[in-house]
Amino acid sequence: MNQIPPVVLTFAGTDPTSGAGLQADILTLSSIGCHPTSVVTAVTVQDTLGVDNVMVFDAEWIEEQARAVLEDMEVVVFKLGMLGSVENVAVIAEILADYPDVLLVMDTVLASGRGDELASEEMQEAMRDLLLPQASLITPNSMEARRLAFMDDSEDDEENASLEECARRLLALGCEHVLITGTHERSIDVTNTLYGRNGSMRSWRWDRLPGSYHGSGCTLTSAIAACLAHGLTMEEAVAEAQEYTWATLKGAFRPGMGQYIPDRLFWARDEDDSQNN
Ligand code: PXL
Repeated sequence: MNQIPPVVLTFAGTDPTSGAGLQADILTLSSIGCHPTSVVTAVTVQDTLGVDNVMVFDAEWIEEQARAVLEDMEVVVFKLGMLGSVENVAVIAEILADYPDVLLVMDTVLASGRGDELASEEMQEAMRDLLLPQASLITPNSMEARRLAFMDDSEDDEENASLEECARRLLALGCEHVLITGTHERSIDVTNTLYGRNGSMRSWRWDRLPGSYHGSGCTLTSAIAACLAHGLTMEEAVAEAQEYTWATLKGAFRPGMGQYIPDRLFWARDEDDSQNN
């Protein structure tokens, strides 16, 4: 029999452009040699310019999809993206609690990169209270980190907080590691920092690329999930996944009228194919 690739289960909303969401996860996970399984939480209608509509699936459908996979296959890593509703968050929290040995990597999706809201305030609270304590890693961008860490405090506190303070608060809520990405900061370079509950901290600095990308966060988080599924340590997985994501952004293409789409299969292209980027 052929060898079985590591199985990753992603809970995500669909994106018809394949820039972000479920399709981005599937492309990334397959590109890094995992078998992607999936639970569809919602269907979005969007193009590379913005989100037009969202249909969220009922929690029973989430549960049935997840149990079908989990009772059939050995999943090694869970990845969470857009979850759709408080009811979905609650049912996903229950499912994950039944599999404490499966690593959980959570993209704290609150809005799309262009600012379309993808999680209500009530959902943000449910994510913080029910999912964050189960996570091996959460991957907020700096805005999401401030939001989640200072949800119960004043906007002033939220805006003035250092990212280190945000990380400290998020770790205190129960996750093992926090990777805060720096794309939204007004710095020349992009610095991403991984904080661990044991006090560890490591930063990576990247040249800021010029484009506006659709699905970079989904790509990074899925790439980390894939690297963990292959047995890398958290720090190795985060380092490796950033290298991969940077290459996908470097090779990004613009198939529509809006944002660039990361090329998750950059390594499979002929050099001659990349002329029209
Ligand atoms: O990048 C976050 C994200 C996740 N899931 C879906 C999305 C987006 C951003 O647009 O559309 C379905």
